[in-house]
Amino acid sequence: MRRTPALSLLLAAVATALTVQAAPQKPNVIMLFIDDLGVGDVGAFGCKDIPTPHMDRLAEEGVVLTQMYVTNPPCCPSRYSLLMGTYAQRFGKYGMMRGQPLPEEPTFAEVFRDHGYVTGQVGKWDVGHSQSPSARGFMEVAVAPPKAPNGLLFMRLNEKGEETWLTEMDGDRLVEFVDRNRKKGKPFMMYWSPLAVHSPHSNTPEKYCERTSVPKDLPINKVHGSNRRLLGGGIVSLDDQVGRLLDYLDKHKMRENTLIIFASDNGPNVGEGGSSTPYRGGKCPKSREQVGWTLTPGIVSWPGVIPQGTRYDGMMCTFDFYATMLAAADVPLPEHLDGVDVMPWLTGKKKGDVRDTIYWYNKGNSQRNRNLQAVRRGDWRLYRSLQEDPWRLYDLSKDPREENDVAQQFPEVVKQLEAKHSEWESGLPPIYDMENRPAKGSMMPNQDLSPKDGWIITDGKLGYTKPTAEQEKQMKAAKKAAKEAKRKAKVKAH
Ligand SMILES: [Ca+2]
Repeated sequence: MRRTPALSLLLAAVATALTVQAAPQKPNVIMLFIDDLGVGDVGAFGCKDIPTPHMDRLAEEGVVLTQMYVTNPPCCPSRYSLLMGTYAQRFGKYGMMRGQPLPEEPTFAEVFRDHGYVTGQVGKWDVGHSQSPSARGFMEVAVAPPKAPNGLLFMRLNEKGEETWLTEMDGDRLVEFVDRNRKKGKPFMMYWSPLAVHSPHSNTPEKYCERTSVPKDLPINKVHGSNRRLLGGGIVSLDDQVGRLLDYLDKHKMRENTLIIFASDNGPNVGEGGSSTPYRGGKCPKSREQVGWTLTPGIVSWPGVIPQGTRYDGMMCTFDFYATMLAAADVPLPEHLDGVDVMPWLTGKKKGDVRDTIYWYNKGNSQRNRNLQAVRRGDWRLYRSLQEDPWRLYDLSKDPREENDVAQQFPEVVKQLEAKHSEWESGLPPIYDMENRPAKGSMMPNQDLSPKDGWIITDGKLGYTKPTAEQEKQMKAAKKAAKEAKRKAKVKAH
């Protein structure tokens, strides 16, 4: 058949349409970054008394990461490191240092934004209010709802002014974002960083606590006003939100095109009964020296790409997720990263550790045990709090609870690991000058603003960098009201 020009044009148009249709759709990426969740508090990691069926289901449909480390505990530096894909010390951040701005190098959200993704964030930001999530690549940012009059952290007012458990609202926002962007047909990246399961759990609704099998008569920790049963309820409410997300994705057949990463910013709050079993340690004083402050539960699920029901025992860090997420989306990686794409290890193509040595260096903190120098290599863990302290050495394969210091028996190992730490440290810049930081830090920069629709939607570049005078006024008034409510609640309690 001789083609007429019109037929040729038609065929070309059909071919173009077919090419467009055949182009593989970029995967969606959802990062679930939990606050203070310990490895001993998730069923897939061995927890027995707090049911986490949905996290466990995610684990069954993916890979469990048993040696996944946070290199910069606690909350603020951990998030900084995750967002930048590096050791935070690379930018002079050696500890909490709230308010230190993120550097000029791009966050993962900025890279996703620049490659056609819709980026969203829900929950705790905690990287300092001189830069809001809307100014660092997140195009849709959920406004943290205002606190309820009782001033308790997890009780918030919803759009109708009703008291609501914050974790449920964070779950609403998560599903809302996915739903909105599924309908738009654009690939999306969601960074879900709920306040859960940070303390205080003093008022966790009983409907959640009763689903745990933690004894009811457990004493209440005086500092936190809480115990494992109340914390357990908080974890159950978190797990419910994971379930809502998975149900939504399953219903819309989105799982094979959605990479889900689950991790925590640091180890458990042992004061509330959080656990890092079989290890020891967490975020409280006297617990920060043990490995449990820095080891968190990790799960990655991407059916069709990652073999299901597997576990990966190699060492890796949460800052590796930056490169992993962008590589999954086939997006070029920026140059400043320490982290690498871990997918070849998670799919079994590569064996062994992603990184054979991991380092910690927290310094300049007023609390002694918030300072930490440590090295993990093979089964060894070497640490000390301050420069003048003796090194302690533990073999985690034989002594996961770090009860038998073997530094005296293995001086050569101490020497070798100390030299490695010293070499790593010598490449780091000095500690950031906090005196001259641009603005004081704020954990949830948007929480005192109250747009009715619940989202700040920008292009991810135009978020405010400095609150306006009116916003400052609103924030001050809200803070004053919260303080007053707290004072009244205290008076009432007496
Ligand atoms: Ca935390």
